[in-house]
Amino acid sequence: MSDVVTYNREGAIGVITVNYPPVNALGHAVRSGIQNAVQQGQDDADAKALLIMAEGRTFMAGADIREFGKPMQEPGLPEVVNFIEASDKPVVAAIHGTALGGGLEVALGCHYRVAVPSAKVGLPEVKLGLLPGAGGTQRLPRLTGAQKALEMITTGDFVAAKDAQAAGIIDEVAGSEDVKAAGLAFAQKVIDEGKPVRRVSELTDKLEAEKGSDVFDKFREGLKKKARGLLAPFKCTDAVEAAFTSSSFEEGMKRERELFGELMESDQRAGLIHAFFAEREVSKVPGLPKDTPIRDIKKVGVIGAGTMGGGIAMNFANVGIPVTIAEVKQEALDKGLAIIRKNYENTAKKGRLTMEQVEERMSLINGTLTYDNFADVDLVIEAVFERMDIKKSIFSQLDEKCKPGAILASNTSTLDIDEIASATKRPEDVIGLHFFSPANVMKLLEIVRGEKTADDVKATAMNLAKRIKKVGVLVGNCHGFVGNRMLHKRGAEAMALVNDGATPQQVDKVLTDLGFPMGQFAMGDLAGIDIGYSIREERRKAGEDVPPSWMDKLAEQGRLGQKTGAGTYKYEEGNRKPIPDPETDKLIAEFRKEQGITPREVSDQEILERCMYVMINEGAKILDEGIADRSLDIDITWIYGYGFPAYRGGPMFWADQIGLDKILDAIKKYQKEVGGKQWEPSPLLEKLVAEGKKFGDL
Ligand code: T1G
Repeated sequence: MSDVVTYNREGAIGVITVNYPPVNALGHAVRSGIQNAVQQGQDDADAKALLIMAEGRTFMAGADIREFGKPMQEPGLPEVVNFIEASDKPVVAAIHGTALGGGLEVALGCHYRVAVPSAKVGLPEVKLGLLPGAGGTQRLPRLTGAQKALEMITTGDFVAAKDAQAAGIIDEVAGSEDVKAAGLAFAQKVIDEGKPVRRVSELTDKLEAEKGSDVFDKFREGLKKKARGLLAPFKCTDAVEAAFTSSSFEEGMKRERELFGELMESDQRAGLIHAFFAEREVSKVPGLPKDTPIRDIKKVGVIGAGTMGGGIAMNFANVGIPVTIAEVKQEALDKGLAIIRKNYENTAKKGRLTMEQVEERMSLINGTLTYDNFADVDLVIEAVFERMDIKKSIFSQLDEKCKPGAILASNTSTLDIDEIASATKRPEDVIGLHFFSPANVMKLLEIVRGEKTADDVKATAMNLAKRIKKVGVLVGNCHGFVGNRMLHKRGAEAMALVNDGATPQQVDKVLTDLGFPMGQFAMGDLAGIDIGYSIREERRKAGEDVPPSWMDKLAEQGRLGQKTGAGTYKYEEGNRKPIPDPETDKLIAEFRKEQGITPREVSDQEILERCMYVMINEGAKILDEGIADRSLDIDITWIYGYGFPAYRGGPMFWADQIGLDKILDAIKKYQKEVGGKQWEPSPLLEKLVAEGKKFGDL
């Protein structure tokens, strides 16, 4: 008997226990251990029923994702699940934590399922670019019917025990959190009441009820918008449909296997699994020991009640941390607090918050017109204008007002953290906490270490990211850090492509076709064209060679984007949909004439390469300079900060898949055709190509 799965009998119940931390993933040892233990239960004459459960934090949380891409060792999970189901003794699953993916499929192979109240179940394979490949697409609809099965399998959402019971997935929700007691009691009841072996694969009433219905075509229609560009949700739908159209369970399983195989081979599966592990790896910062002490953050101050400051404050109130917002004028403070309340009330209207939760959170957010109230806060986050002089003046005041050991952070999106820190006598307590707008929604927190930032301050920031449900990425200090430094390159290239002859909407479509939620110019209209304009002006003031741009003209004409009803695009009252604007075309044509540019046809491929490869080249330079420790840090920054499609794994993973040699060739082509420092090939990229290596090999 493997030590990850044990069998012992308690009374007339053969108890099979899985113990394979951290999440009891169904790796080979667990699969064969379960199968051997079930066999042992069959052979144990005194066992009248079997119970499958797990130790530790959760019931099995799925197949072992680390095994994907490697040759699968028998027994495969479908065989193990079928073996459980074939038992002629009743088998009960006792669920705690999160029974997910293959874990739920094991439970569906059992004849009965009991769960503790806090348990959740789900089939999140779709989030990894896969589908439930151990019978989930065939067994779940036999319990829940088509619609619920389709919703669960194409979203991967977790379902609470009570709701799972209502849907027919769970037979009973226990009265306590003691999963073993719940399992033994249920199994004993099965024995006492002589409950039969009830194989889910043999259930047909839910299938009969929906034979020939158009639920699948209707569902596919809905997917077209929600799952744009994704493969797995559509294959999941095909697999569930096979449960209703196949002549037998075995035939349906065969179809599931075929579809699973197709997804396993897809680039999207590779990208999503890379993103899954990368999101967890980013919190393991090279050179920052796991046991680095962290400071206790009990009270937070935020400076600025604008869009960013308000959103930042909400993150802390959301997790019960009191936060005080400072403004210079009462009117601005009142406006900011009112917007926060409105945001919460809108969430409550969508049923995602109760009104008492709104009040509770609002009670944690206070306002002030003086930094005197920051005397006892543990962290202050400055979120005011992107002006170095203003930031430095604030930081020197905070240095006076805040207690020793308080962390002083700036939400700056591009400016020099070391220069900000130089305004204080405590540079070791200064760090960048760059939130992404809307700050209470976007998951990325770009954490910028200064030259003197103390290790415990870095570790505290990384821990705080987790506490406020963000994905924290620790990066180095340079203009634009990681995300915006790459974004600025893409933005400059996009503007130049329009100079050359492309339209803004053509550029944006290439980016949305790649999988971004918004194109470059639509995003600029959302953020405000004045932001890019002031950054370009600041860089011109600092003596950088920033060429004039047609977007400067938009800003100078007050066409700032959504907030003024027109920018690159125009917007109808109350509608955020970007509409191509002939005024902009005219302005671009005039600009080209002024610059002596004769517009030409620009291909989509050129747009894709110039927008994306310039970013990858910059990413390589960022790696080379140590601004990012690993290429996965850049991938996660772009997935969670800018909506880079997770199914492509992030810009650097995507580059590896395209082939760095192809990318370097294109960069050299544009170095000749377009010129500029941004097209000087990164030495690291050249080295990797010469050595036949990938970013992922670093
Ligand atoms: N395989 C391998 N490792 C896993 C894992 C898995 N399925 N799930 C988690 N881990 C590791 C994770 O990398 C981390 O490692 C540690 O466990 C804690 O995870 C045939 C094919 C269960 C809700 O998609 O959703 O079944 O960083 O930090 O926030 O149909 O992990 O500590 O070294 O996320 O408390 C389907 C994925 C697989 C579930 C816990 N199952 N996991 O969240 O901890 S495909 C999933 C999760 C499948 C079958 C198909 C979450 C969690 P380390 P964590 P958490």
